[in-house]
Amino acid sequence: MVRVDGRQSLELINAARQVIIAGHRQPDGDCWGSMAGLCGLLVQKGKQVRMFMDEPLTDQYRFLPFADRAEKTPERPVQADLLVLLDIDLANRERLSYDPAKVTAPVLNIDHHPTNGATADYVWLEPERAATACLIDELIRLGQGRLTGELATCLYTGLACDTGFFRNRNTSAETFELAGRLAVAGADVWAVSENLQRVSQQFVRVMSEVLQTVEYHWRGRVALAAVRADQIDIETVDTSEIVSFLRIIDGVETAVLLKQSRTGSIRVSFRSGSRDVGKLAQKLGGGGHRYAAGCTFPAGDIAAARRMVLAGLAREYGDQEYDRIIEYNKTARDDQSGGFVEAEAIFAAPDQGWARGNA
Ligand SMILES: [Mn+2]
Repeated sequence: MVRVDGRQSLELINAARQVIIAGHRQPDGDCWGSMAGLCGLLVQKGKQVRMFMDEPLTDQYRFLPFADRAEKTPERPVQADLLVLLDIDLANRERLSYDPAKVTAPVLNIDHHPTNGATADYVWLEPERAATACLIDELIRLGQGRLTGELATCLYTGLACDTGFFRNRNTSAETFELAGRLAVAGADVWAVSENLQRVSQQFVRVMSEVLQTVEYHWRGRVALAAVRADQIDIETVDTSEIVSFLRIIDGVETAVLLKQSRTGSIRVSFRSGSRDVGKLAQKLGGGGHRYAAGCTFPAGDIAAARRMVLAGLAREYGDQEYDRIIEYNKTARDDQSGGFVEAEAIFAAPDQGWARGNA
């Protein structure tokens, strides 16, 4: 692994003739925006460029220039001079947007997630930046590329999405400076707002299902909800807006959404206004940002996953409820429904990183 900066990343890209661009599964606006923006830049440079995304382009992102060039990882193995992986850690194998077994290429990982373990061949990591799209903008500037309206729309999508449309804590003067430059360059600001804020009828059904499961802990400072794919079709719905909504309930500091897929695996999303949920998610095998993070449990009991999450939160919010959770775990042990062993192993030992009161 070699740490690189923007200039070195640009050199790696310039030296490559065939470039593959990839990102993460359940792609959000920053993933799509960064992928499409880089794709546009490389087309401008005359590169042979392919984008691998093993998930369909949803209606929401159809407006995005270059996004329709994305394709599934081909069955036949592919070679390239460089694979640029955006907005995710290469170590997070099951979340990659492509099949790494099918691609032979050195990997340049460009990311802004502080939990990125830096395992790719080349890593350009800037945890202070609001979005991966900010780094694509830097590539354009360093290489004196043309910031066309189409490119600006892509990057604005990433920036707007990862800052919660300029409301999240990562919104700064730098964010507005870039947003302003993108608007001047011709970003279709209205198209981005209009497409990204629209929700499907399916989303509304999922939302109403999730809202019925909301439970509060620690006197309403934590809100938790859970939903299963066998209850309602959640697979095609982007639930990041739902967990963000839970977080703005009066009194709630931290919101958690557990989502069990058809295959049984459980995706857990955390949002917080004040607590380092990135560290918690990392302990549970995931990662993310300080105030927005997630992890995935392998197939199992969603109730057990819920207990593990609560046991983790108890480290932050106090033992009173933790004792109750341990009680649940004892019950679970009798039921043999699992969860308690992992929870105890992970959280029972005192821990410096995730100690109470370090928010
Ligand atoms: Mn991002």
